[in-house]
Amino acid sequence: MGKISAQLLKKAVKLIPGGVNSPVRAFKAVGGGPLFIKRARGSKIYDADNREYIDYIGSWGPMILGHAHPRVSSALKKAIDRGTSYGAPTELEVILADMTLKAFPSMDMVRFVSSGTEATMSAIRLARAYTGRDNILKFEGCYHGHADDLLVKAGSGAATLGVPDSPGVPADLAKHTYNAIYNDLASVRELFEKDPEGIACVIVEGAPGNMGVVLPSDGFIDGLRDITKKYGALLIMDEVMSGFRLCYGGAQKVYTVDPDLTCLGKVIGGGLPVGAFGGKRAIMERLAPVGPVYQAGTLSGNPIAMTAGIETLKLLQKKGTYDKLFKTTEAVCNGIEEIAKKAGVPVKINVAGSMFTVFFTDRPVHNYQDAKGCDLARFARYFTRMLKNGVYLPPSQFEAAFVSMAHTGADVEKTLEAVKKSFRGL
Ligand code: HOZ
Repeated sequence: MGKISAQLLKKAVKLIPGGVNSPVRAFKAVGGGPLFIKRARGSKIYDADNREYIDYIGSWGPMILGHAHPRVSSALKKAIDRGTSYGAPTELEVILADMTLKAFPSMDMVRFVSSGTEATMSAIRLARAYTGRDNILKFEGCYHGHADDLLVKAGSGAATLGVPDSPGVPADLAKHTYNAIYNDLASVRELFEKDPEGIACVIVEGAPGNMGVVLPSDGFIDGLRDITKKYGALLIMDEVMSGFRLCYGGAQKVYTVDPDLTCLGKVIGGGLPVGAFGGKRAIMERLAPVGPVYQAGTLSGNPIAMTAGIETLKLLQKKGTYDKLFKTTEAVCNGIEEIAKKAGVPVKINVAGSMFTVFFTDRPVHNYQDAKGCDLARFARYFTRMLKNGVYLPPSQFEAAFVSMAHTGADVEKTLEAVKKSFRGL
């Protein structure tokens, strides 16, 4: 940690709990302190001490084009001059809604909110209202934001800090959240058999990224669709991370599943605060003002955020975009695998589109228990050495790294040089 970042942290901890506005940023699982960031451009991020890093956090997913993309920045500058918030509908919302529905044919209607948390929280309220049932089913190690009833056996920062069941969530509420084992349909069936008419919905990450990246095994998502249909529950796909990362159209396009509701965030806002939830018309029309299910937000559909989303999605639709993204991701992951093999360090690398996680284990990682069994101390050493060698990775084994369109062949080479140095005697 540089001198200026250290000074800023000292001030920040007196003013902001832990000095950070989102816990996983605090580097608690890897030691040292967070870098305070001053600027970013393309694939690079610069800390307050003017050190340059190749960035694989990408703001935890949104920066799929790289930082400060000239077309996005120029559209934003123009948008700011037209006013930054109206609290009234705009044409921009209609444009982004149309683009979203075209990208996700499972959705007939969409509503914009300001974060992924709001999207999942609202989708769950809607599912409960639509089915008239109170209980929900999620998976251990999946993370769907920090709404009360989703902070039960949660992944991401909650898993990183060892608070997967957060204090402050009333037991009366937590009892409505069932947890099944990811990639284990039997565990899902068992819960439905115990409560066949009580479960409103199954919520699942498109391709989990919050216990590190984990891929659905063959038939898992189809199985969830079948079980939810059989018991009259809704299937909610949380594609906040996977939405535009696995392809333009998300995990549901890759795994050809037709969920009832979908949650989006991150990329859809192009680096500004946007979330969205949408789905079948009959369900969405239960939302106020058409129906009685209340949901609202002063900054929902904010014109600046909509502008960033529209420009980002336009650029993502250009031919060759995803080929390039996936090739870069493959080059990084294959390179790491080869280096690890030579160094005799067992790793398993899970890749979902342009997201990946290097797990320090010799066993496949299919669920949260597998992820928890990894060598977390070795991960922490790897992280620290990579940072020293100019590569900024997510500071937790239970997170995904993100590749952007701005990462170049030279970035990949530099990254792999850093990996070689980091794996020596790891
Ligand atoms: N929930 C994010 C990771 N999955 C972290 C957000 C942040 O710290 O900015």
